[in-house]
Amino acid sequence: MTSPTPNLPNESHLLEDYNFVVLGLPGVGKSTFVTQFTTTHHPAQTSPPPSTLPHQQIQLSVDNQPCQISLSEAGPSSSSVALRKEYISASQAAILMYSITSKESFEKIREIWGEVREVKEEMGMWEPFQMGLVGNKMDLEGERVVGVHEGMGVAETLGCAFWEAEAETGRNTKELVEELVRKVRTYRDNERIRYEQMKEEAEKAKKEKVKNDRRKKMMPWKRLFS
Ligand SMILES: Nc1nc2c(ncn2[C@@H]2O[C@H](COP(=O)(O)OP(=O)(O)OP(=O)(O)O)[C@@H](O)[C@H]2O)c(=O)[nH]1
Ligand SMILES: [Mg+2]
Repeated sequence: MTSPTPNLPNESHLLEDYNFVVLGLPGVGKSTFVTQFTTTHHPAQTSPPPSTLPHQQIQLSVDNQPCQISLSEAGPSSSSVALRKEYISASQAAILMYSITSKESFEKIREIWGEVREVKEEMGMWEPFQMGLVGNKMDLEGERVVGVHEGMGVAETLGCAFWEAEAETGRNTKELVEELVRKVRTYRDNERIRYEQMKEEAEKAKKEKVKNDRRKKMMPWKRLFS
C-alpha cells in the first residue's frame, strides 16, 4: 500500500499575477508569439482568475519571484472593438506588435497605442510604460522594410520599451515579457508606497485635528501650557 501524499502547502498566494494583451494587425505573429511562449514555459498550476476572455497562462520566475502570466491575443480580425477594449482594460501591459516585413503593420502602431491610451485614460490608469513595442519576424532580414532605428524612434516618442523578436523560435520573447513584468512590478511597488504614505498622512491629519479640537475646548489660560 502506498502512503498517502502529504498535503503540500498551497503557494498560489505567493504568485504575482500579470495579464498581458498582444495587439497588432493580422499576420504580424501574435498567435505564434502566444503559442510559442506558453508551450515553452511552465503551464500555470493554479486555477486562472475568473475571466470571460480566452487567454493562455504560464508560470515564470522573474528575478527569483514566481509570477503567473496570462497572455491573450486581440487582433482586429479576431475581436470586435468592444472585445478589444475589454482585453485592454483587463491587462496591465500591452504588447504592440508589427512585422519588420510590413510597413502597414508598423504604421498602424500609433493608432493601436492611441486605442490603449484611450481605454486606460477612461479607467484613470494611464501610464506609458504599460506598452512594449515589438518588431517581429527579425529572422526575415531579406524582406525587411522597417529598420531597427525606425522601431526604436517610434518607441521613444511613444514612451515604450522596444525589442525586435522572432516569435516562431522564441528569440527575445522571454526578455520582453520579463521586462514588462519588471515595469509593472515597479509601478505596483510605487503605488503601494504612495498608498502607505497617503494613509500615514491621513492618520497624522486626523490626530492633529483631534488635538486642535481638544485645544479649542480648553480654557484660554490653559492653552498657553498645552
Ligand atoms: N519567419 C517568421 N514567420 C513568423 C514569425 N512569427 C510568425 N510568423 C508567421 O507569420 C504568419 C502569421 O502568424 P500569426 O501568429 O498567425 O499572426 P497573427 O498576428 O496571430 O494573425 P491574426 O490572428 O490573423 O491577427 C504565420 O505563418 C507564422 O508562421 C517569425 O518570427 N518569423
Ligand atoms: Mg492570431
